[in-house]
Amino acid sequence: MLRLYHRDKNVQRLQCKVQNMAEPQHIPLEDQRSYSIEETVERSRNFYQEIKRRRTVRDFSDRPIPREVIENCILAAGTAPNGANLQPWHFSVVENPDVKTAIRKAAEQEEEAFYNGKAPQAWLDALAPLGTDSSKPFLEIAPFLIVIFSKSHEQRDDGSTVKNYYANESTGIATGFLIAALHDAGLATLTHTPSPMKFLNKILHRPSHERPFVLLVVGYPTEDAVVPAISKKSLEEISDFID
Ligand code: IYR
Repeated sequence: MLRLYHRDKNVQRLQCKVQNMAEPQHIPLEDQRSYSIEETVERSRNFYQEIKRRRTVRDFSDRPIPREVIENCILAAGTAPNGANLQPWHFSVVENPDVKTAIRKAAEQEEEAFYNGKAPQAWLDALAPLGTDSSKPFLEIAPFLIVIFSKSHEQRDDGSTVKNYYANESTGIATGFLIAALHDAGLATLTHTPSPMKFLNKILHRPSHERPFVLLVVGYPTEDAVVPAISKKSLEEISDFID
């Protein structure tokens, strides 16, 4: 078995050389932790209890957050699994008040068009329980806006391009990691998607092949913040087990 493994590896190495491809390099998996059955069950229960406390918030305070918190959470997001490890994302972090004002202005312009004619009635009906409208003051109040861009390809300095794989799926997973990391640090988030979001490329000086994926508003909620009275689907509604 071992001999066969080595022979396969040798064939693979040869193939890589012939085709001028990078040879895979492997190191032992050392950081993975596993727990007793009881602890595993307990940890899964605890994580669910913790993450279900996260709510999308729209009432943000201007209470400051150390920049290092945002940096650590972005580093956590950057560990997400992704297509061919090409890491097809970019995080633009906005603290500057003038840039926030520019983003609010452009976003509210899109939202006014959305709520006053562009959105089909069915979409407006679906949004009704959330009580949202075109006014987005949180874009100026919250201490940080993080705009996450998804990159369909890399643009090299010499003008050539390298394709990324599963860019949107990868960026979605990284965004999930980011939201979970920010929640774990005690911060509230809002996934905001004024549509279309192309204005963000211009304001944030990002190249046109980077697609604004989501605008994440990050901060502490106000003391009197409220959230919509909505519930999540049950386990039976969202899953089935084939045993
Ligand atoms: N972008 C609008 C509308 C909106 C759309 C969806 I889908 C939401 O889950 C919430 C809002 C807004 O932010 O108001």
